[in-house]
Amino acid sequence: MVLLAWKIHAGYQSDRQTALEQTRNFAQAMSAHVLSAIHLTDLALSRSAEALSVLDPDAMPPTATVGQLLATSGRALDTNFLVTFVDRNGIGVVSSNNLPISGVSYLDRPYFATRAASDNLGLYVGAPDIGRVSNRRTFFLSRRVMSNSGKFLGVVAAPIDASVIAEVFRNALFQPTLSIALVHSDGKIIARVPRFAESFAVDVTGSELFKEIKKSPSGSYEGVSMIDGNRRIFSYQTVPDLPLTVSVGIASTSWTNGIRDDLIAGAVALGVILIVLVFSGRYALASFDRLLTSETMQRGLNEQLRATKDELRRGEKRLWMITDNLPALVAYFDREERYTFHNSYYKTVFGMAPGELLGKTLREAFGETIYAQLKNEIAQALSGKPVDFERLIHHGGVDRYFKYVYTPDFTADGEVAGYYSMATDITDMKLIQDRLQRLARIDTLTGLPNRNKLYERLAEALARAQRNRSVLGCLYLDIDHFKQVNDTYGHAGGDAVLKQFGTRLQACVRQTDVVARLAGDEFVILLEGLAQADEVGRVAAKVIAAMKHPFQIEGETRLITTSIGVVIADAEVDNPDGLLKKADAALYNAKRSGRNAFETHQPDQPTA
Ligand code: GH3
Ligand code: MG
Repeated sequence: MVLLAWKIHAGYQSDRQTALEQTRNFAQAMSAHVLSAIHLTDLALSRSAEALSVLDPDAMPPTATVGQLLATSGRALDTNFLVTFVDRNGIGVVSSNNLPISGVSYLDRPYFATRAASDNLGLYVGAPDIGRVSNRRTFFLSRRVMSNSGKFLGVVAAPIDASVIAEVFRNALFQPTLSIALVHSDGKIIARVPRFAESFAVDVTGSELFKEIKKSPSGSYEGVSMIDGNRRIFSYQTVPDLPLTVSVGIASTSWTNGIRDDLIAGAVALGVILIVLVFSGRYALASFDRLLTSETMQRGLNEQLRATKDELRRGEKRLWMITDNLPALVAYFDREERYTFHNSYYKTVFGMAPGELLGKTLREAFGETIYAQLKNEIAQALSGKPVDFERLIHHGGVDRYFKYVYTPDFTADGEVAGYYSMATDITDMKLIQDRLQRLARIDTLTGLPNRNKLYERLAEALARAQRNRSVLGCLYLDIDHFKQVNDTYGHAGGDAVLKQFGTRLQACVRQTDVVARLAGDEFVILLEGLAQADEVGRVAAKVIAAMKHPFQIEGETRLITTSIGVVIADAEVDNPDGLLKKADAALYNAKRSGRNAFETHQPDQPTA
């Protein structure tokens, strides 16, 4: 826009300059023409005045003589030229073209009055007026006529036809917006083209032209024409020594046409730029909008993410709080059996700092022995089966019973990713249980009478045997290599064997016989009311034979054997403890002789 404005301004300035120069040159040329035209007429006037100076100032000038004189002096001029002589009283004498002016009074005419009133011998140039006789648009030139003796004779006057000057002006109009005017210093237009007829004698005293003339005899200005109201650039030139000014105007429209083209081109360019701007602006706004929207969305998502993360952190913290305050060992193991999480209860129980176990395996953290005690259950959990079990753990010089719960952790694909481990210290509970067990009469695992009940029954049986003089046999049994069963199948496997073992023992004896579990893998059978002592050995053999079928342990089969110590009670001397000691001694022999057999206590055999 600045460039365009600059370009238009420069164009305007240059066009204006051209217009100024054109009008100025033109005004000068026209002024020169007017000057020469007036000079020509004035020449004839001067000659006429000169010729008339021979007249007698005291006599009435003879019309014929004056006519003769005027015709001679005006001869050089064209046919339009006409000169009139008015005598010193203002009465027309003669005119060179024989107009009937003789006797007509011209006293009031300025061209006469001014020249009669003063002794000014110079040229008078009159204001525009309609000729009284000719009826033409004219202005008069006049000179004072003096006699040779220096007396005032009258005035010679010559009208100049304004239309002739206008015609010259009109022929000079090289373009239609041009205006040329000849203005009299008293304010009236003598000749102006175009609109010669309407503008003739119009008073333009109040015009800008007159303000300018007051400042300088020639110059230029921009203004509005009083005749046609058009805005123009004017140049004026005062005709030297005459009360006349030539003014040439050129309408702004003509020299602004060039600018108009520039304006149109500029406006089109600007329009194109504006359209491009609007579209690119709209595109930019739309992009900005999209950016803003996506940014807002992003911010919203970020907030959501942060909120979710916060919630997650809070949840995690809550979990930590819960697990840390739980009176249990809580841990998570990955597929490689490494700790990936453990709670602070590990510190309470084992003195392990929070996080100390992370990345370690159970074997690395607690040693081979404890790992061996748990590895079966670990394998089960990692195969996807939840397990719960109890185990006596010896660590750091302390024995503790733990109740374990292993819960497998599955991935979305159903694969085992690891397992959760929760171990509750049930040592106190176990102690109470043991105490209760001891107080109770029934063994909770096998449902058989326990040690207490056995002692009761044994005491009663001994008393009965003594009373009835009957045979009382006692079998003391211990499962062979039971530790291996525990090691292979775990404690639960061992328990299963103990239960089946008890059941098989019961099947080998009469209902009235007592089968009791003494402790661990030790069992006792009391055989009452036997007819013969050798029946006891037969029952022992039957028991050993009953173990020929393999046991079912966790879906597998395994042969279990037992060793038996056999004793026949001597009711006179035996008490429960003594009798069981003898049986134990026999058992010892059975074990020593290779197991899976029974040995009978010999009366001379020493007891432990
Ligand atoms: P041996 O042939 O010399 O008898 O060898 P063994 O391996 O059987 O040795 P022993 O009789 O000394 O071991 C008995 C084991 O029984 C020791 C103990 O860990 C285990 N035990 C004791 N009570 C229980 C129980 O209630 N359940 C299970 N599963 N095992 C028990
Ligand atoms: Mg044993």
